Amino acid sequence: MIDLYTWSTPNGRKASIMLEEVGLPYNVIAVDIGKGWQHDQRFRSLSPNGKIPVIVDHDAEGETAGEPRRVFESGNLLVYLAEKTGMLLPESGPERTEVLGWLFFQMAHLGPMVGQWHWFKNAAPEKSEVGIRRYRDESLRLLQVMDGRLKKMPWLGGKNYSIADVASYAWTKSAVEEHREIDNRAVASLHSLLDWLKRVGDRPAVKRGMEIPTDEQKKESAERAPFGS
Ligand SMILES: N[C@@H](CCC(=O)N[C@@H](CS)C(=O)NCC(=O)O)C(=O)O
Repeated sequence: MIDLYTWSTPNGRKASIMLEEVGLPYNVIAVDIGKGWQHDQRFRSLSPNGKIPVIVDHDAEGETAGEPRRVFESGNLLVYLAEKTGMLLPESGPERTEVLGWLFFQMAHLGPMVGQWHWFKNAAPEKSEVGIRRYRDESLRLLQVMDGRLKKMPWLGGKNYSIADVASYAWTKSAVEEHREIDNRAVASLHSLLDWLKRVGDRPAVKRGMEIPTDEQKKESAERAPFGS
């Protein structure tokens, strides 16, 4: 069994979408980052940087088989689950290189830039027009880069749906919705990206993964209070 420590955010949803895609059974522990549970020392022993998502695999294979294996950083977690199941990441060859390229693009650019935009827009203690504009423009530029790729290939990694698409879906959805609120014209011309967003969003595993953690799972985790108590 796999324990998934997560919350209702785009990084958390990468992990739940992936677990739904590969069909491994998992148990959800909702870590309320609004209440600061991510800073609890018990959680920090699993996630050194105090961030969700993290998984603990109680059925890990290889040298340390039998010992629980913690896997932190969502990109690492996607590669781990892909290699464990042989799904959504080619074992070798050019498409593997492309998948990993787009996975790193999501980890290094799309997630951090849209995340900074959210922070400057919604959480900064002082309003900074320059901060808002910088990350808004950069996030739009990244969506345009993805649109360019998806004009040539059906999926980010190439011919097949992969962990690059899993990693990018929730962040792209959120960025597109927020750009639309400001100026619909900015994203309306990104036809290939919007088509990809619909194709990924229509997948049953993605629909299920986007609902995790459910209200029930949040309530149960709060009652069991694994952290912050
Ligand atoms: N690079 C990390 C980023 C994870 C991350 O930023 N998680 C956020 C939620 S989306 C979090 O745990 N925030 C809590 C905090 O910053 O205190 C990954 O991809 O796993």
